[in-house]
Amino acid sequence: KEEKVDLDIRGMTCSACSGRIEKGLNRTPGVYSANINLTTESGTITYIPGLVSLEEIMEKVKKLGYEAVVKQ
Ligand code: 9UX
Repeated sequence: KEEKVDLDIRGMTCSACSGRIEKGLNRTPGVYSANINLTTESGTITYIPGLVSLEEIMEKVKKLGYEAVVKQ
């Protein structure tokens, strides 16, 4: 069963930024879909917890060079 998480993402300044994060996450095993919105500085990721953890998703975004926090 997949989980959905909403993230606030800081540090995106052009549309290629959101594209980079989407591409990076969408090629991560266990990520079902990633939709990143530049103007709202946020994103929604659907993933399979048995294949990838939320921590790994956060780490991936960080490694790409952006700050992410889970939206409550
Ligand atoms: Mo645009 Mo974002 O030139 O990391 S791709 S600022």
